Amino acid sequence: MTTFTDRYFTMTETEAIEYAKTLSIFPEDSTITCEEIGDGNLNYVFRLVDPQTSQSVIIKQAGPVARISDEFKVSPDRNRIEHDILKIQGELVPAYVPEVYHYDPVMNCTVMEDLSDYTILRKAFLHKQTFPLLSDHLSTFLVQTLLLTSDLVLNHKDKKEQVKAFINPELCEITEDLVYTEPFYDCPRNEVFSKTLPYVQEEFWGDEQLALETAKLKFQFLTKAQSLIHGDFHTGSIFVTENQTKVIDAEFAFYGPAGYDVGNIIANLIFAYVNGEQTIDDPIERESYTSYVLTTIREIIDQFKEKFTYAFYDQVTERVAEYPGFLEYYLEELLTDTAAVVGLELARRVIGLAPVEDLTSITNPTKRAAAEIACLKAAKVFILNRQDFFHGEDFTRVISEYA
Ligand code: SR1
Ligand code: MG
Repeated sequence: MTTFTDRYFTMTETEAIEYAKTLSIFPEDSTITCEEIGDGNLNYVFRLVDPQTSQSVIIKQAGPVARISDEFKVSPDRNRIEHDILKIQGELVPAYVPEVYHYDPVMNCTVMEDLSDYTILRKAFLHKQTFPLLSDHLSTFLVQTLLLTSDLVLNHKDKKEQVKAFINPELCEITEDLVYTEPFYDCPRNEVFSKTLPYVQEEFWGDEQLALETAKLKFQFLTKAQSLIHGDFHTGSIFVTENQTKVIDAEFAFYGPAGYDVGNIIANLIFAYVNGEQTIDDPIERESYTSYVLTTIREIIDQFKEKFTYAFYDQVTERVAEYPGFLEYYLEELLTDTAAVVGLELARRVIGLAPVEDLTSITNPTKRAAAEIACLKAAKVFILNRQDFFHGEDFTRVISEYA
């Protein structure tokens, strides 16, 4: 009989049921069913249901290598990071994260609320669903998590303790390689769609200025311990219903540039936009859907700035941050960092390992290449002209023009 207390191993569905029994999650006499439903790049996600009562939970377990490729050996201890940040987010933004029931440092798994009534935002976008409250929810999540974990608000010694607790070298290395390095040269691990490849060879791998700017940005990512960031804030990490939003999958969390999270979600909304442009035949439906996505992007940026400003005056504890002009300086830099990350994320999902379904699901090769090249053209503008982005409209203008 497995005890689950002395050694770590990756569980099968049957073992996940046995494991749940040891925690007395369900009534003793219940007949639980379990399905492994993980479709991400890294972890195992077990959904356990008691069919008699419909009670259900999720057990998320970290494996010793990534599911996407066993080239990535990643410590299962990343589950601790994910659990610990979920607890922090549960205090800062309880409405926007799943409830956590249990963390197990031996089995490297977390038991949490089942969100089966929700849909993953990327999938919902593939069905052209729209969510009017999304920009409000996401901008609140971003402000609360990024401002309240920063030196603007936290006591600096406490913040340094947090920096230490969230050192996440292996997951950061994935981002350093896949986002900041490999897409910008002819790396063997890249996976470029054949019709997009000539553009990449000419305009990306042959552009020295672009390479230099990405080097500067990589060093910023390596060194700027500004806020406790989610670290992988794309539309596959967000669950939605019509009125609710829950953010999951924060295993890439660490103290990094706040603009990384803001830029990541904006880029992923751009993927939804280009998908809509290329796959909706009816012009009225296309205009309605793509306008919704653009509005959401504009609102996320503008509401982020507005809510950040309000929260700043309400919550800031650092004396020097109150000097006139400092807030403007801080926000300008954050929006510049955001624009750069929009460009990096757009580029890496087209060129690098780990593409997005918004692009790969476009079955017509000419349309897929058009969507991808649009992303790449916009990516260059976001990276090279990153200082020019401050308002929501600055972002949507580039999208309308290039994408
Ligand atoms: C090896 S992991 C590849 C990608 O999947 C995750 O969701 C992150 O975005 C990572 O870069
Ligand atoms: Mg993920």
